[in-house]
Amino acid sequence: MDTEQKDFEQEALVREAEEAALRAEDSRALYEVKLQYLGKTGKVTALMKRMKDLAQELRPAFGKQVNALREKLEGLFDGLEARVREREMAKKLASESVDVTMPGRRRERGALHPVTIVKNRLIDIFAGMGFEIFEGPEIETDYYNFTALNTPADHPARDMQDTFYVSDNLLLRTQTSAGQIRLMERKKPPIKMLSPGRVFRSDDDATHSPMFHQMEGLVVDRGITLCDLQGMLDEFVKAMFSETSKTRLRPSYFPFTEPSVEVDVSCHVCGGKGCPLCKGTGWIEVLGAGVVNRRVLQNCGVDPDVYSGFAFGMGIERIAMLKYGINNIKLLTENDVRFLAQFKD
Ligand code: 2NM
Repeated sequence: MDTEQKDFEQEALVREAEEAALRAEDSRALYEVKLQYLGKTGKVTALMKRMKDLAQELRPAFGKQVNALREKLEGLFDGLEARVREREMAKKLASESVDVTMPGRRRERGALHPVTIVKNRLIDIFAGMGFEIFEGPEIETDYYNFTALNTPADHPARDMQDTFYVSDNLLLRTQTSAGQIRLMERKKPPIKMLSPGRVFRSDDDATHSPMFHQMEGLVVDRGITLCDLQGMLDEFVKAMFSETSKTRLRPSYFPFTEPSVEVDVSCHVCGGKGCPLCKGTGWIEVLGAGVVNRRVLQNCGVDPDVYSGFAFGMGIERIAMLKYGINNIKLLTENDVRFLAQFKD
């Protein structure tokens, strides 16, 4: 092997390595190429192994030359490796970059259900007058739902057709006052409580639903009269409907109150002149109320000769329908998004 031939062979090896290395598209492929030349079984290592075939005096020069070749190739690969890594990093950064100028994804915002809006508003108004919230159970005994409320066994309200019975003695409460009795038994007057909640009655048409929400209030103390009820109602309708709203009491009947009244509010649409909402009368019925029947107080261990009270009850759906001009109660339970979306504030 003469020197020129060796030079030529080595130059060819460098070119070949360079070409192969340049074809490598990523650092992994480049490493494979590097192994082919500089690895344990690589071409440069094989070259070095040929030393033993040379005459003793030629070996130092040959070794030097192969080492130079090795260094040259190492330099070549180091340079290319750095370039490939840079390219890979740039690619990675580009793929992971965030365009902060891109518009965000819009998310549909939900809204409170109209019954919830009205319930919250009612709680707000009455809490502002000092009422505390008390929620009883939805499944009640016959006693708390009827007997304690002075509704005797032969009363039409107890009819199987009006009340959902769970068993002989248990039923789905038809009024939240059932829970108020429980509190009155435990707590001495003064009492000022508000009971919102779901109630159940076998009733079903455009303005009645077998499940609806009620809000009942009860005030018991010394010297409470119908005048206190009337004064509180005037404040309530002003807060709920309009600053100019008025109330009107008409005689009525409930087993748990005596006297009992139906409460009308002046029409918030026409102001009392008469319109389709108030059916030309100028008045809209909003709730029932009265002075708590002596027997109800007695049933709860409250002395009716010392204490008296007033109570009232309203349907939250009815108030929502009046306030928003909803003509069918079923709209409140169908959950049609086109209907519900109108209550976004
Ligand atoms: C109404 C009408 C009149 C009422 C009575 C009571 C209680 F617990 F004191 F007996 N709570 N709510 C009442 C009175 C409810 O709803 C139309």
